[in-house]
Amino acid sequence: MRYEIKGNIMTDHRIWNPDFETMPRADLEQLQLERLQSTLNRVYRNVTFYRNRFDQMGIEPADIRSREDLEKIPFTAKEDLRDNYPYGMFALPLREVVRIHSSTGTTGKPTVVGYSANDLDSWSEVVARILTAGGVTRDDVVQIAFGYGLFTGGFGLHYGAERIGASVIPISSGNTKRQLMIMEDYRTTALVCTPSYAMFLTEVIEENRIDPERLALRYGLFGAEPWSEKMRDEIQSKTGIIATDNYGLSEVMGPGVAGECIERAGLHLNEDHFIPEIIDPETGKTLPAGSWGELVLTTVRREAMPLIRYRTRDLTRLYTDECACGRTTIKMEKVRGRTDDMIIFKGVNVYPSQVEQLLFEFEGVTPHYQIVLSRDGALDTMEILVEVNETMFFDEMKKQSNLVQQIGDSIRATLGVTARVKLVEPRSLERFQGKARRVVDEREI
Ligand code: DLL
Repeated sequence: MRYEIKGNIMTDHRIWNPDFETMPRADLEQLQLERLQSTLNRVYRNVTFYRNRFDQMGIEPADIRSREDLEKIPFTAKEDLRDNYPYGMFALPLREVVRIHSSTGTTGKPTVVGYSANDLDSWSEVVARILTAGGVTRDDVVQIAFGYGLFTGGFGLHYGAERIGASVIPISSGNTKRQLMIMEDYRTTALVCTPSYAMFLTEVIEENRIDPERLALRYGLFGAEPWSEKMRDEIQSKTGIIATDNYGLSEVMGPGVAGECIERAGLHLNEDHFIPEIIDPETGKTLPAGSWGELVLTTVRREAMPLIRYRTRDLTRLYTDECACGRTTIKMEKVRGRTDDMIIFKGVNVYPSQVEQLLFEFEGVTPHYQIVLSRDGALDTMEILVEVNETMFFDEMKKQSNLVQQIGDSIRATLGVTARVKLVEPRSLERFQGKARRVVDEREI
């Protein structure tokens, strides 16, 4: 085990549950299969939706004897959850359900997620693993700036942190001034929130000339939305913390599906709870190991609401490597975006994350931007508002027009679309306390 001390940050690798996190792969795969079979039996018996699906396909749970057989089962999509609103996907009677959460539901009815007492126990366990991987121990003071409520972020991370025995501050999201006061006074050592909110807090710390050395902050565990390496660099270099990424989604459980260790090289996926697959989002075909595609997850431990082959819409890649931390679980690359985030602009497919990556290559550009799509007559237009730093903003016009030109050229050359680029004042774009909204689509379809 590596043991190194950088400033006041310990960077040794700690593992919450070595029995499962460092299990030899053959044993892990056998365990997954056993758990999968019992999950399939349970949903076949208790969930009409799955029983009908299996019957239509002529499949019985006993037919699924290997990981490959899993591919015979149809996918479950968000629409299936909506069609069975609110409790149709539950595999347990409501009497056994002790918690209900719900996804944000930007369009139509939200999706409902139920947890049994054992599910809450599993949830705390997987989140405890991720917090531990990100550096958190019982000696930490953890400030949870995710919303508490139907959103799974606040409660999910809260119980995981309590399981570790850390001192939890359930501050919830918003009220930045108070967040900073508490961070300073209570000597917060770990911050848990969205990366965009962490960016914003970093900015406010800088503006208020709070010396990061005066804060006790050492770790940041950020998730719930995509973020770039550039954002990580910015947060880490300005605050001196170790910032790790963690991933989850409410339908499947909430946070706790996967998370980076302090190596910050891919997210370890809790494979004894979730079986991941990567498919081609267009054809639904399983892709060869290591390919980029859409992540599909099957839960193998959940009791109240198991999901079989759930299409997450998230774009990533799965791979195994020998991580310095010693975990043997499969890794997931940082999520690039969602298939439904894709902008179709004049027939060209563009992901906001591609634009983001491109912008960050330019000096003077901050990690704040917005893509505005509108329609001028029959013509679609794309405007990219790019926030620049003070130096660039007060620089000569010539430097600014050069930057506009260079960004425009690079977008055309890399993405194949023409966009109008507009530089905007530092701190003029909206900041987010939860998940950031980068695309404004004013086109009427
Ligand atoms: O965002 C659960 C969560 C809370 C995860 C706190 C991590 C921390 P939902 O609101 O249902 O649940 O949104 C799930 O958010 O399908 C992804 O598109 C996106 N997402 C979540 N984590 C990441 C991440 C929570 N680390 C949806 N990177 C998912 C990129 C993420 N996208």
